[in-house]
Amino acid sequence: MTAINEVTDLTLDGDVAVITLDSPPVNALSAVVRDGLYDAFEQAIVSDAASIVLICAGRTFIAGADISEFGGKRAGKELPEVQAMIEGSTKPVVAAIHGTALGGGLEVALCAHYRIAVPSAKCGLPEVNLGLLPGAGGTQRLPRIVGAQKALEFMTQGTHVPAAACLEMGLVDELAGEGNLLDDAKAFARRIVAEGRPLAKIRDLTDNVDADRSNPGLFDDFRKANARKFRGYAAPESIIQCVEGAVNLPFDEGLANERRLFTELVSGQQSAAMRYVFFAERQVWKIPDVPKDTPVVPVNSVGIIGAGTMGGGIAMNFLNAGIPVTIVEMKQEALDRGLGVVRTNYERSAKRGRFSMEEAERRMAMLTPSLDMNDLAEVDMVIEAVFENMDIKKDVFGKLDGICKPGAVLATNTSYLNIDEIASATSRPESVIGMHFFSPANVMKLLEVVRAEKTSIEVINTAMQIGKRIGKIAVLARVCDGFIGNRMLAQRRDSANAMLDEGAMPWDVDKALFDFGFAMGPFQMSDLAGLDIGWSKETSQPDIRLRDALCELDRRGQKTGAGYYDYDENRVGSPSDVVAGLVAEFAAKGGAEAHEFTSDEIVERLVLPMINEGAKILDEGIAIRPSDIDITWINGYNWPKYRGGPMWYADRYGIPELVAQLEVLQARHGDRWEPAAMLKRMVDEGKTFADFN
Ligand code: 3H9
Repeated sequence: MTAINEVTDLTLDGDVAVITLDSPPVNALSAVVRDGLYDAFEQAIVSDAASIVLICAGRTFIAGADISEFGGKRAGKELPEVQAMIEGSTKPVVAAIHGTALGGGLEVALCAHYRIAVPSAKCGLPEVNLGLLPGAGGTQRLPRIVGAQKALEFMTQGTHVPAAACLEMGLVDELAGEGNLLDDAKAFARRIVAEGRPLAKIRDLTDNVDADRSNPGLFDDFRKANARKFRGYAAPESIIQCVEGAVNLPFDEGLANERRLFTELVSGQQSAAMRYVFFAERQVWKIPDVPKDTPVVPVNSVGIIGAGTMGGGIAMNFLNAGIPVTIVEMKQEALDRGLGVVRTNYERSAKRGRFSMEEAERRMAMLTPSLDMNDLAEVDMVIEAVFENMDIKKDVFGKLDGICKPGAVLATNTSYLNIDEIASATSRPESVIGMHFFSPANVMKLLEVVRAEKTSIEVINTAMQIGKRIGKIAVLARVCDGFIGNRMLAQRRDSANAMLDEGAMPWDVDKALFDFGFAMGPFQMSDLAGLDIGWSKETSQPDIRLRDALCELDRRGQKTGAGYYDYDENRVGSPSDVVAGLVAEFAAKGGAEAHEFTSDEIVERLVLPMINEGAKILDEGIAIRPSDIDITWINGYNWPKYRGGPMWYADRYGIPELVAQLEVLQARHGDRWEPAAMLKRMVDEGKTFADFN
C-alpha cells in the first residue's frame, strides 16, 4: 500500500489498482482530496495494474464538493483536472459506491468508465439545494445517460436516488453485494478487462441528446410546469440552460457553458444564503450545555392529547416513523373526526403513490384511539395539543402527573403560553418541555423545542433527538411569549395592521411579501386561519379595529367566503371593494396622511420589526444563536431559503443602516420602532450577526 497523501492510498491487488479515499466525515472534495486523487490516478495509470477501482472509506462515497471552500481562496488541483485524469485513463476505472455519491462526488463517478454500487447506496445531484448547479460536468453527462427530461427532474429536485433505480436509469452498471463492495468491484474490474470491454466515456454518448434535439419545446414545457415551484430561485433556470446546452452544443462547449453558469451562481447572494442555511441546519442540534453524550429517554410509544388538526398532524409524524401513538379526546365524536382526518390524509398519500394502501393501513393500525387519559399510563412521551388556555393546560398536566409513569416526557404543543407555569401543575417540572409543531404538523419541517426553567438536559436531548427521528428540524428556544417564531411574527402582524391604518391595502401588503418570496402575506394568512381567532362579540371594537369590523360583517376569512379578500367557490381570493372602503375610512378617521406605499417600503416595515425582535430574543438568550432564528423562519414560516433568514438578511442590509432606519421609523411612528439594545451595541462594536453564530 502506498500512501499518496494524508487522505488517499493506492494499493495494488494483483492486476487491480485500488485507490481508497478516507477524508471524514463525508469524503468531500477538498483541496487535499483533489490533490490525492489526481496523484493516485497518475500513479495507478502507469502502474502494472490492468484496471483501477476508486472506493471510499468511512460512511460514504464522495458526498460532493467541500461546501465550506466555496467563496474562499482556491487551492490545489481543480476538479476538472482530476476528472480529466480519470476519464482519460488508459485503464478502465470502476467507481465503487456506498453511502451517498452526491454532487461533485457523483460527477467524479460519472467520469469513471463503469460504476458499481451496493443496494443501500444513493446517488444524487443536490446542488440545487445549495443554490447551485452540478458544475463538474453533471449537467452534460446526465442527459447523455437518461435524456433531458429525466435529467432536468433529477437535478432540479436534487433528491437522493436509490441504487436500484440508478441501475435502471443506467447511472450505475452493476449492483454489489451489501457489505462486499470492494471484492465485487475488483471482480467487476477484472471482468471488464477479461471481456475486453471499452473505456466507456459518457461524454461520447449521443443517442439521448440527439433524440432530445428533435423536441425543442421540452424546455419551455418544463419551465411552465414548474414555474410555481421555482419562483424566486435562480439555480433551476440555470440548470435548464445547462441541459439545453447539453442537447444543442458539442460536449466541450456545453461544459464551458455549465462552468460559466456555475461561476455566476456560486458567487451570487442566493447560493451564499443557501450554503449558510446548510450549515445552520446542522448547527441547531448543538446545544452548549447539552453535551452529545447526554442520555435520552427511550421513546417507543407516544400519547397525544387532542385529536384536532394539530393533534392528528402530530400523531402522523410518529406513525410515519413507526412509533405507536395513543390519541386521547374528550368526546367520541371529536375522536372519530380526528381519526377520520388522519385516515383521509394517509389514503390520499397512498392514492398519489407515496406508499401502498397496506402501508396506510399499517400506520393507522399503530394509532390507538381513547377517551380516557389513564390509557397514557405507560407511554414514554405525551404531547398535549389541547385548546390554548392556561387553565385547561394546567388541568391536563396536573392529571398527567398522576397518571404517567416516572420518567415519561410531558410535552406541550403550546405556541406561546408560559411553560414554567404549565410545569408548576406537576410534581416533576424536570420532565416538562415545549414541543411546538407548525401547521400542517405532518408537513412543516420545524419543531420548536422549548426548555422551561427546570427542564432536565436529558429531556431536552430526548425532545431534540425524537425531532430528528421524525424528520423535523428542531430548534431549541427558552420560554417567553411566543418563543422565537410567533414572538417575531407578532411584530410583523402589528406592523402590517399599522400600515392598513395608514391606508395601505391588504393585497398590496400581501403582494410585496409574496414577491419577496413568502408563500403568502399576513392578510392571506389571516383569511386562511380565520379572522375570528381571539375575537369575541363581547370584546369587539368595530369602530377602532378593522379586524373587528370585518368579523362583525361576518367576513371571517375563507371559511365564510370573505375576509380581507372576497372568495369565489374555489376559495380564490380577489380584492374587496368593501374592505377597500373600510381601510380608507379607518385611515381617514385615524388622520393618516394619504400616501402610496412602495413594495420596498412595505417589505421594510414588515421585516425590520422582525429583525429588531430577533435581536431582543438573542439578547435575552431565548435563542442560542442567530442562525437558529433563521432556521426557525425558513422551516416554520416559509421565509424564502434563498434569502437566508431574517438575521442573515439583516447582515446584508447592514447593522448600522438597520439601526439608522429603525430610528427614522421610530421618529415617524413611535417607540415600538426603537432599535434593540443589542443592535446599538453591535454598531458600536462593529459586529454582525454572523459574529454570534
Ligand atoms: C457540489 O458538489 C458542486 C459540484 O457540482 C461542482 C464543484 C466544482 N462539504 O449532514 P451530516 C459535513 S456542491 C463540507 O450531519 P448525514 C456537515 O456539515 C455539494 N462539509 O451527515 C457535517 O459537519 P458537522 C453537493 C460537509 O449523515 C458532517 O459533514 N453535495 C459536506 O446526516 C456530517 O454531515 C451536497 O450537497 C460537504 N459537501 O448526511 C451533499 N457534506 O459534523 C451535502 C456534509 O461539523 N451533504 N458535510 O456538523 C449531505 O447531504 C449530507 O451531509 C450527507 C450525510 C447525506 C452526505
